[in-house]
Amino acid sequence: MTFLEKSRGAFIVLEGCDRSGKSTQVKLLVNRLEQLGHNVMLWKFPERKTQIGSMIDEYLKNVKDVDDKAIHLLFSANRWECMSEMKKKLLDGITLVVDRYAYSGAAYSAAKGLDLEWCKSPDIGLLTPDIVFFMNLTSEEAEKRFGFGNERYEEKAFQEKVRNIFNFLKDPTWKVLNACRAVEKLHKEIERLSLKTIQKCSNLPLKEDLWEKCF
Ligand code: DGP
Repeated sequence: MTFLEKSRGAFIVLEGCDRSGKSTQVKLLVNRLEQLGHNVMLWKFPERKTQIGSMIDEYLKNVKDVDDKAIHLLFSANRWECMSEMKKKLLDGITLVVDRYAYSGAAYSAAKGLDLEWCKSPDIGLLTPDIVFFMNLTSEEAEKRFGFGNERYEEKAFQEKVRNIFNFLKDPTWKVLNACRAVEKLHKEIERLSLKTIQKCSNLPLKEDLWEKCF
């Protein structure tokens, strides 16, 4: 294994269903790491500002319908088009805190009935996160939170399917968090594990092998 000459940033991902509290935790973590003097940046998928991202945005806002497989590939392309910039930032020592990643890609599309292995395949070889936090809600809590959204997918029965697929996708390296807990408690746990990860991976090479071992 080749080691890096200068330390790199960590690739931290938060995953979960809609309304699981990811976006709040991502912001809290970025603010805290900045306070502690880390070089850190918030990233979010889908990245709606690119051309591909604006097509995804129209789809999510129900402005446009797109074939299930075609939109799946657009979500994946949206991740791929960001890879070189993300890689550069990580190698420059910037820690990326990322709101959603390829796991959402597979979970949301498979919840529509697409084959899970097919859903994973366009994302094979993406950067592999150094840590994945999964914001897990009980079905009772999910019940309370779902059903108010305006975007596509923000519907209770669909979110339940997504949650089940996330639970199927998770591997032993994921940190599964009880997302029903108080915001500050969750934040402290995410902060503690993120600091450990930043330290642990600082001189390790980036891994560009997402899901390669599964196929
Ligand atoms: P957010 O901006 O985090 O609320 O995400 C917007 C919606 O898009 C949310 O319902 C989850 C869904 N989503 C995120 N990534 C993907 C993806 O790669 N594929 C599909 N099909 N849906 C996704």
